[in-house]
Amino acid sequence: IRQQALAELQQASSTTALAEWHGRYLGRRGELTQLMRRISQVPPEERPAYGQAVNALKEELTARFEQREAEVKRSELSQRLAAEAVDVTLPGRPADVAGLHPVTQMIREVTTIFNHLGFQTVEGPEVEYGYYAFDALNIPQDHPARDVWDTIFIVSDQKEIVLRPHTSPMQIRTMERRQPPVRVVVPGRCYRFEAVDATHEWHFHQIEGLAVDEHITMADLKGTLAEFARQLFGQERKVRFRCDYFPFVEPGVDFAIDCMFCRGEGCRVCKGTGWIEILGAGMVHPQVLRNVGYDPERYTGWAFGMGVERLVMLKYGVPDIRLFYQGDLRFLAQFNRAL
Ligand code: FA5
Repeated sequence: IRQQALAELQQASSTTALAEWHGRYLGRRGELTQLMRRISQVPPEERPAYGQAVNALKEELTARFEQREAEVKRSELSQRLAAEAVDVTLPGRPADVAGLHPVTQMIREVTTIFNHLGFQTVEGPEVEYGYYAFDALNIPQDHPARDVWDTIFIVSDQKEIVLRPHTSPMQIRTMERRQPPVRVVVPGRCYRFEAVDATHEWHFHQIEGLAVDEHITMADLKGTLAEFARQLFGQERKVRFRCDYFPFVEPGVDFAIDCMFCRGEGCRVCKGTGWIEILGAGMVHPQVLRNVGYDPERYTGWAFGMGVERLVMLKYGVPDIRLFYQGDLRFLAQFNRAL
């Protein structure tokens, strides 16, 4: 028994195996208990020696068991430590970090440039009265120019309510509330009943600019826009002003920058003209000043309105405006700045 017990003990290498071994030899129904019980079958004169031998064996097995148990526990512990070890030198898994939409980033970039030039950022309603969207901007009810802004109407009776087709209504709202000097930029969403294509969305963003004071001239408009274009698109940018027509400015201009993608004749961005139009602008029409109670003899001003998506498309070479509003993270994540 002794030899077999010791051999088996040596082989038991887990706590469960050890517990089984303990039950088999030292437990209440184990081999040693059986041996003890058999003492009655031993001739009386041999009983003391028999009892001592069994007891000695029991003590020996108990001692060896405890020794082995300690060994097994130690090795089980070191195995577990090795298996569960944390390698602190491994690089961490990058967390998914949300980013700002490219249009939001561009709005912040543009308004920051104008803030540094002394313009305050203000915002206005997307659901607007026809009066602010058109009438006060010198576009009366039956004026054909009203059709130029393909407007989405919400209420179209006497008190017309529309989704604003441009940010220009905020020129009126701002001037109604303040006296000159006025210098504001107005970023915001606009809506038009428009056939969607690569350069037209039915909803998009504009940034309006407005400066009104005594002695404001066209030269201030040119200087401000040239400075803006160079800060956004690079110091080497050339700029161009051409005549254009908007009912709420006189004279009206369109403002273009030289094409930075230009491949001459076949250039797809500027269509070979060498110029890219980025906004409409002009001197605020005297009638518009009168509509808000300003004296056009005393005050002059200028305004501009630019499309934000178009600016992002130009700056980063985005080929299709529809990409902005499809929620495709493969597109949007390219604009995530490293934090
Ligand atoms: C206007 O909306 C005038 N309110 C701009 C203005 C303001 C002129 C102040 C003078 C003084 P226009 O319709 O051209 O103008 O739009 C201005 C810009 O908005 C365009 O150059 C273009 O960049 C952007 N835009 C217009 N329609 C869309 C559209 N459907 N999708 C995306 N961008 C558009």
